[in-house]
Amino acid sequence: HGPRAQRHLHLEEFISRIMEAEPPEIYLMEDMKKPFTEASMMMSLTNLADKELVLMISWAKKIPGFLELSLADQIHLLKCCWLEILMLGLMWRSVDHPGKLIFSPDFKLNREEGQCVEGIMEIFDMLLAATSRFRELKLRREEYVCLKAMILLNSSEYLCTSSPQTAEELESRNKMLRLLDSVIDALVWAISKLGLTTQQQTLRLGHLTMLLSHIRHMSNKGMDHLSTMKRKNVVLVYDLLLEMLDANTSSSSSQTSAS
Ligand code: AOE
Repeated sequence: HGPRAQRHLHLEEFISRIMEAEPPEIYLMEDMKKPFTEASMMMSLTNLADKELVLMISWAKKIPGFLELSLADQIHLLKCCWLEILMLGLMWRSVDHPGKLIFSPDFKLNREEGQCVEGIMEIFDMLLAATSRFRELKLRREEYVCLKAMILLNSSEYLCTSSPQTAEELESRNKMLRLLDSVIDALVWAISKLGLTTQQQTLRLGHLTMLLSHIRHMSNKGMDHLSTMKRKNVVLVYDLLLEMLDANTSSSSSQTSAS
């Protein structure tokens, strides 16, 4: 039982904890008034996202080590990656349904249905294409949960900062880096169990992590789209969510106090 075996055990436990943290399926339970209008489709999407965001907060809290970060960092991380995380989840649900986006088991859309919302088809096409890529790679559940945790912990603002920091900020940043190390280790370990050659494992790690930059790109496009929708007053956004969306698009940093 050397350090190798211990590390192994630690990783197995780490992966099973993030697997268990997975949020449950959400049903919208609305009678879909097909055909959709721009307003009704955006309303259903917002409604869904609203429920998912509540579950996302509980999910993040179950990532080992997340609650050890400062509250300000926990909030910051969720604020900057929520749409990337929603998108990765959507792609995961849709991976076995070519040409369809499975927003929820009772809310599935194909690209043509995006026609009723201005600008949404472009986003749908990117999501469908990225989903095909995951299908091609035969993404495994263990890998999917690691990628999602990596998105949460990969805030560039925090990792690539050069400005002078307080001791607390440095401490939290170090915790975040160690956590990211664990998730990367876990992903490497998940890949190593697939029975590939060492070179194939390295390539797979490269391909999977490169998809993260595409997810960031889609999220940026999605945020742009959401803010044009907001300007047109199409999205029904709840006060709290609106405030949060503002914080994300106008990069105005507000201090949130613990309660
Ligand atoms: C993707 C996946 C998914 O599961 C749901 C949705 C619903 C809406 C979709 C989006 C998606 C994909 C991209 C789309 C978008 C509509 C238009 C865009 C298609 O092109 C997203 C609806 C989002 C509405 C809520 C907006 C406010 C959220 C603010 C959240 C926030 O800032 N914070 C801090 C909360 C963090 C909690 C974890």
